Amino acid sequence: MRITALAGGVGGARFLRGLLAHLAASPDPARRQAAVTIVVNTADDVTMHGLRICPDLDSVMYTLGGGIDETRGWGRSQETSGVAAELAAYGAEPSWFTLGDKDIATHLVRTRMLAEGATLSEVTAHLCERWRPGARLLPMTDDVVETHVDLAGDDGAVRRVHFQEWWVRLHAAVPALAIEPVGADAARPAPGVLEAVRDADVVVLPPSNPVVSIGTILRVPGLREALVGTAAPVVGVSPVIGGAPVRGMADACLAALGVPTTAAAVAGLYADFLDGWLVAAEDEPPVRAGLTVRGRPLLMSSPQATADLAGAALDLALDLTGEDRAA
Ligand code: FO1
Repeated sequence: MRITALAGGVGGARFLRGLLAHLAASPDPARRQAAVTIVVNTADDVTMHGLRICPDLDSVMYTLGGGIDETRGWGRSQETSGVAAELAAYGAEPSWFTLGDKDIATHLVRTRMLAEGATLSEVTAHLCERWRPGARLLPMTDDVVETHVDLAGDDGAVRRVHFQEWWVRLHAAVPALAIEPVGADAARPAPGVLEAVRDADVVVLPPSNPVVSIGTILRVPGLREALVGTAAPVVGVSPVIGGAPVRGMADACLAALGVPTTAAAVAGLYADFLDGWLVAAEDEPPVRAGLTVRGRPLLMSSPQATADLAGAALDLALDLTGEDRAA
């Protein structure tokens, strides 16, 4: 069984760890032997202190590889910040984005390989030789795409900042007038990405941020078409419970698009390819032809709860297999 997932960072990584745990524990050999490919958002990527940082690729790689800081969902476990303190002592900006000492090694290896002409896919494959995530990690593209956010300045002028500045320094507390994955229109899907969607038996959308994680992956030309065209059922897990995001600040992102923070509205963003949608029991299932909605608890409150959630998504997808694809 070939399973392909589109994912962002923290929430997506946790969900995918649950998926791999569910598959490994399954009595069904087809699930135990499943091959999982994860197409990861790279629009959060940023260059700081001369280092190329790929937050979502690293969150997925560290989480599945056992090196993640469990509390934060990003960066390395047992981390120290000696280098960051030295950088601050030099007044090296930005000081609001903390790079951990162990994490810096990842960025040094990546930056050197990129400088030597390697693609981001090659870098990711090399880093995964160490971390052995148990799934194939593919960047959504090997081209540079960076989410930038337009903010209303005090003087009424529009100021454009990198997503990380809005997310980390401003805590997404300043309303975004626009969220733009710069470079997306000229980006090409990374090698294997379109095939991973087209040839999948199941495509899963974890409860990642629908705007700056899943949404940016969908902006890479060819991706949305591949999802519409794939014979595989596409099943997603709502990142919203009731009117609030499960975690992160998806509501701030959705507001920038004028999209309500509801499970139904998020499903609407995936309307042209979504076949199944897991929502929290209390959410009104969005009534729409071609979409099968199931209510269940969505909180990834423990590894077992997360594995069960992932199993439920897979069950829904397999229940849809064989049915006519969404018209
Ligand atoms: N998030 C923060 O809130 N503060 C940080 O200082 C920070 C540093 C950081 C360094 C490396 C990395 O891979 C991620 C880091 N993040 C930090 C998280 C990052 O902003 C988010 O994980 C994603 O970009 C959003 O999914």
